[in-house]
Amino acid sequence: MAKIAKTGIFRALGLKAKMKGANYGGEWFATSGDYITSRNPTDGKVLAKIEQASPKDYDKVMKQARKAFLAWRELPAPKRGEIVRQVGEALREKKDMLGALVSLEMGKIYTEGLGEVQEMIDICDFAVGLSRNLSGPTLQSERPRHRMMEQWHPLGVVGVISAFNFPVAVWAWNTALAWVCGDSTLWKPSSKTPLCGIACQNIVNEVFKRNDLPAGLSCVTIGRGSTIGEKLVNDPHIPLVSATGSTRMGQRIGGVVGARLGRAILELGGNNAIIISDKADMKGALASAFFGAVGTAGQRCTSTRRLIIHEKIYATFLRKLKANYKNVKIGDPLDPKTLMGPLIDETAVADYEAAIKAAKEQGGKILYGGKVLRPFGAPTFVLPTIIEIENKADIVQNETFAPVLYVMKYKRFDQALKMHNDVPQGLSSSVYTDSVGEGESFLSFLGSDCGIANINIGTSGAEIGGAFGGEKETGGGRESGSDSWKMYMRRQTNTINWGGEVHLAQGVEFKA
Ligand code: UN1
Repeated sequence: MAKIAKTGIFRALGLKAKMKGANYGGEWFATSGDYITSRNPTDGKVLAKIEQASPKDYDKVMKQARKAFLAWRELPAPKRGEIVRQVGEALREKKDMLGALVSLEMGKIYTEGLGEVQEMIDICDFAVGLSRNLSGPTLQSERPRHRMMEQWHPLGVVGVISAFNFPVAVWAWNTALAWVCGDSTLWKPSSKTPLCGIACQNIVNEVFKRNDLPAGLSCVTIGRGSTIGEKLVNDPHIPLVSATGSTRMGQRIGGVVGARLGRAILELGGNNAIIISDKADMKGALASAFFGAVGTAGQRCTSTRRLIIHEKIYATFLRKLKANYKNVKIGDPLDPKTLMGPLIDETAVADYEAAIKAAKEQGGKILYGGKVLRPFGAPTFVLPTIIEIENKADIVQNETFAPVLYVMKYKRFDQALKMHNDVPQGLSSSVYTDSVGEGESFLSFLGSDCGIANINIGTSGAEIGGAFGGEKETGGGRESGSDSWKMYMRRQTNTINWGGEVHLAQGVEFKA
């Protein structure tokens, strides 16, 4: 398979070397005079420069988003679903090129870039079905000849703040649901991956235009967190902010949105572990740990950060894992032979180096890796790293967004569980075991305290059909499948008297 070239990607997705960062359908515009540079993390070269949205540009976009909401909510939900079906079709057509853009701008390998676009397509399919079933229950009233029920109504303009590591899928998780729920959306993509933002908007703009839909249904404002991000989270016209990023960022957003009594879906840091029991299928555990820790160069929220291994199999397991690590081909993510691409930027590399230094100072022993590489001159490539260290070490308690895997051993399963939960984050988790007792206890109230808990599959690569998110410092939000759509609508409880006579609840008598 030949490597896909930048020029082809740019042409297919309507990208240019210089662009503007605000859009609500139609032409892109921006008046800030201040540019964000999108760089290829593989060679450090400039991909494009994008003029950021100014606060005034943001206001212009928001006005359209609010207007669009009022028109869009009039459309029956299944008709909204039909539009989302067309968005899914458009994504299918552009899958190759959008997947390649994700690799080019973010640095994940092409198969993972394609997988990310597949998540977008999948959530569109999910949302289409949902559009005929945004249902509430009918409830039993205590009053004679009365009926109670719950309805779900469109909410308003949904703000989406996404991170660089899933630069397109997380937007789609939010927008596909928001749109069938009758909401318009305003997106601030990560300023590290603005081209992905522009490309997605170009794709939906075509669909919306062909269907004569109101401008403002899908909006984008590209800018830094300190300017456009702050404006968005403070905006009282946004009843729901869905944000993915670091725990620190989430604390800020949660605080601001909470203070104005808005809703926030927060999907923040993880510290995901796999417990590998002596009763595990070693081959499966190995494959899952390897993908979880090295896949996406360790830059998934769900990446495996810790292995808690039974002492009986500890040495053998790590010997086999190291053999896999030695075979990792590191390089250009668009080269089909590459297994691990670069980190997103030099700051990420500095974080990687700082984590390794701290681990050593805190008693850690490097079993593999620990080095920065420069295969193309760009200082963004690192060796995937395995460090033997105690769970309670400070550095292990923190999420480092890089391929650094901490390994530790256990004797008894209850000790493994304790270690597992003994971190501030709670996103994803897994146990490898063929013991029903161990597996079930891991999923029980005594077991994993994470939002996602798996048996005999890894921590990353969740399917869109399930609710995605986690507890503790991960922020508590749920996106994507199951009943996450409820966050994008407002609930209304209705009581209807069809008998004519007035009855007070709770037996209250009130007659003159
Ligand atoms: C993220 O890293 O923010 O479960 C999302 C996974 C992907 C999504 C990750 N489906 O790894």
